Amino acid sequence: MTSDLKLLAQEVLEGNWQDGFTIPCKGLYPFQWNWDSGFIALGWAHLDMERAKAEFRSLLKGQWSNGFLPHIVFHNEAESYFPGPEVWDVGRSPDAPQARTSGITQPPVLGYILELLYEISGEPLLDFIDEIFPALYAWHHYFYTRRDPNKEGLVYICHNWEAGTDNTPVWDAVWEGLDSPEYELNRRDTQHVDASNRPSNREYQHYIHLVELFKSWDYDDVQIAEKSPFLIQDPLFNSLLIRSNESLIHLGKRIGKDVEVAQLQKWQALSKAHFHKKLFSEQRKAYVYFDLRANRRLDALSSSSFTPLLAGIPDAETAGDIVKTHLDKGRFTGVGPSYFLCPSFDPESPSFDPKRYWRGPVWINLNWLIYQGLNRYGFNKVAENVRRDTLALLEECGFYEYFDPRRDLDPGHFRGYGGNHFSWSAALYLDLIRRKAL
Ligand code: 2M8
Repeated sequence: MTSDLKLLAQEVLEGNWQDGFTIPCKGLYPFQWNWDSGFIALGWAHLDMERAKAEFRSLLKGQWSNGFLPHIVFHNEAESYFPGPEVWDVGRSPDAPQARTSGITQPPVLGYILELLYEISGEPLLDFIDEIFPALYAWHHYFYTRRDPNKEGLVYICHNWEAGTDNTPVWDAVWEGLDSPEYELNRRDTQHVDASNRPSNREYQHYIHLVELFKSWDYDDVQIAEKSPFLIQDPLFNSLLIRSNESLIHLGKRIGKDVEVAQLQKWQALSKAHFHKKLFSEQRKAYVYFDLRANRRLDALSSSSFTPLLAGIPDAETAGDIVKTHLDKGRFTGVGPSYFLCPSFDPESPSFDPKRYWRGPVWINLNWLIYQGLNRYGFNKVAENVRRDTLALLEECGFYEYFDPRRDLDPGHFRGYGGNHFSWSAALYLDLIRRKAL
């Protein structure tokens, strides 16, 4: 089974390769996406390191002059996705590049991935690291200088699409206070995927309303920080920034980037000084979100709540509490009904929906991040449970985008949802089957 699936995973990446970069999935996501590219590059690294490098290089063609790295680069033409480049209209910003891009970013996984490529390749990768380092440093510089108004080392996201966890119920409280226009939207996603597995139309109106606001401010970060109704410190986003800082510090030392390393260390210390205090919920025994605009915690649990393990944020005792409460025969494995790890939203919440996108289903990239975080703290048994569940889902269904976490489903109910032949599911499978041997 494993070798068949391995072959299929390779075929998925080959099939989505577009001569220089890899799309997440045909039809549904026909361009290059930022954090997808990180996970995909790791998959390619196990097959063909030149393709992994190409993935980085292509994405960086979309970098803005202020270091900002957009969440989509529209290298190619495609009619099957909304919103396309004409909706984003990023030429309004003086910082926008020649390439056509979106105007928001995504979780900064690339620094971390670059270090993993180095672990795979060793010294021969140093030239490539030397080439890529300045661009990734510039991106982190952008975050700490433009996205951290309180100078607390915790950067904000200004759009739900920046979280990567697009329609998590965490945002419901934000949408409640928003009076977005009732746009007629030309959605394409629901032509590819059953609408009941995607965000609602009302949610899409909020997503586009935010884009329209950013356009009206010419994507100016100062105005966004002052006025955007969505301004959130997200535990996943900040964990990846911190984990990637750590990688850039390691790699920067290897290639003699002393000044940048010293600056990264300062940012890292600032982030680490505030993360736990601001985002850990004693009551919930996990990390939650902070809404900077409304000055309140959004006290909901999602799979992002466990990613600070990857960044080494909690002390060992707190990490143990988190794991025991949620992941080791805990809330997310099921109290009553039993779930595959790791549901993307709190299964005990009334907002949990095991079929709808980021409101409950299991996602392979989040599982991979949680797996790595658990191993960092030595929770190898629970990490292995996450790995086992991930492989079981992929073996049962193939490389779908997301998966129904309920162990007991009606006979004949297929649990793979969203796009099929989905790149990061295939790429991270190729990584996970090697991890056990490490
Ligand atoms: C999903 O998001 C895009 C917008 O970025 C969409 O629904 O149109 C998310 O799952 C996101 O995390 C992912 O990067 C993207 C492409 O796979 O799809």
